[in-house]
Amino acid sequence: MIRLSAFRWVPPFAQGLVRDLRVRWALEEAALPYEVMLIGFEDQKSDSYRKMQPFGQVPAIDDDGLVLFESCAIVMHLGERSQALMPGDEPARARVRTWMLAALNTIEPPIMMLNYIDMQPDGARAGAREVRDSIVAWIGMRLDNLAAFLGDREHLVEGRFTAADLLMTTVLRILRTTDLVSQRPTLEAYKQRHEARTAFQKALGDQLAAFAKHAPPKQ
Ligand SMILES: N[C@@H](CCC(=O)N[C@@H](CS)C(=O)NCC(=O)O)C(=O)O
Repeated sequence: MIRLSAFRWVPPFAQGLVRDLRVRWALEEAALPYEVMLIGFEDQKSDSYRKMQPFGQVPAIDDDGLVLFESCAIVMHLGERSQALMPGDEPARARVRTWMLAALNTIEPPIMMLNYIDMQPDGARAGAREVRDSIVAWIGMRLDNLAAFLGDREHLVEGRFTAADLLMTTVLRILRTTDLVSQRPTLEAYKQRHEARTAFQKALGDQLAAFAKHAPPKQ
């Protein structure tokens, strides 16, 4: 049985965005049985967890002795096991992998820069404001490219849901505190279409349920 690591609790700003969600969602789509191994921040530096995830991050999986980390690598691995995530023929699979990497290598990096700036207490101070504006413009350009590619398409590849849509949707969700996606109707509809999937709702519900159960007592 696959074991997946996830945080027991994170602050509200991160809830629903932690990257084990990608793996939970993929596992739900593929209908593969799994169990979740909840860890605390104190476990991140432990020798035993670093053997699973060298950077102490989540997610990681142990698939009957095969230990993997990096959400993209894990979702690709699951895609090898289920056509719910990747089509059967190799050219189509290559196209899915291309868009999986585009989501994480082309769209996500500037989004994470913005995320980092917005998490800083002094993020809006002089200097940071100009950097922030240029990153917002960079993200906007990438999102416009993505919206132009999508056009009337409901999905990125092969006219069906694939692991590429799964990763892209989780990347777009990171922008939930901005209007960068919501002001682009093609992308907002794309994101909502995939968030409406039963497997996504189950994955999200399970992640949030763990956080609710392990929330620290209110001061
Ligand atoms: N590239 C990694 C990033 C993993 C990552 O950033 N995980 C975050 C949670 S979403 C984490 O564990 N943060 C805690 C830390 O970096 O110490 C992946 O996609 O799996």
